[in-house]
Amino acid sequence: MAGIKTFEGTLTGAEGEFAIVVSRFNGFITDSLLNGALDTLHRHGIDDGRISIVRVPGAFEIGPVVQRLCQSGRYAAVIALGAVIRGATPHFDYVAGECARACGSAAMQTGVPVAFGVLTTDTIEQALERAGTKAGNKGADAALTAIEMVNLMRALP
Ligand code: INI
Repeated sequence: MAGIKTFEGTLTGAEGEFAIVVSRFNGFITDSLLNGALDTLHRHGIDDGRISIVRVPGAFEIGPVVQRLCQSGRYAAVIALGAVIRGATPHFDYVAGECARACGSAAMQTGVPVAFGVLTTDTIEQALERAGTKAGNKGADAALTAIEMVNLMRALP
């Protein structure tokens, strides 16, 4: 392995501002995702002065706002948080699919890391499990990913 260069983002010391885009639909779940994301950012040394929160109606609206924030050049990373639950909607696939596609597209177009903390589950129970109960908190995971990606992008040639 001698001579091989390996690049990996650290989880400390991320510079710059972080934006969180969070949808109000299924707010009892997205509030927990937001709390998890904020807790992780704080515990990694990112204070409130470097965090912006943007609230949107539903997951379908997350993508255009993420794109706008990425294009602004102001943010080191954007964290998308939402909850799309299949049982609650016949257009699950459209809402979830478009949200994921648009977030990925914004990251690809701008080079700004976008962390995808949008739950897509079959049931409310599965969403609750991923919002701070037995399967962790995907908002916290997304914040950690954002920190790592900021540092990785900075480290890459
Ligand atoms: N938005 C969500 O974030 N989650 C859902 O589960 C959901 N359901 O069930 O329909 C949902 N719909 C609203 C959608 O995101 C848009 O806000 C709406 O279609 C207006 O554009």
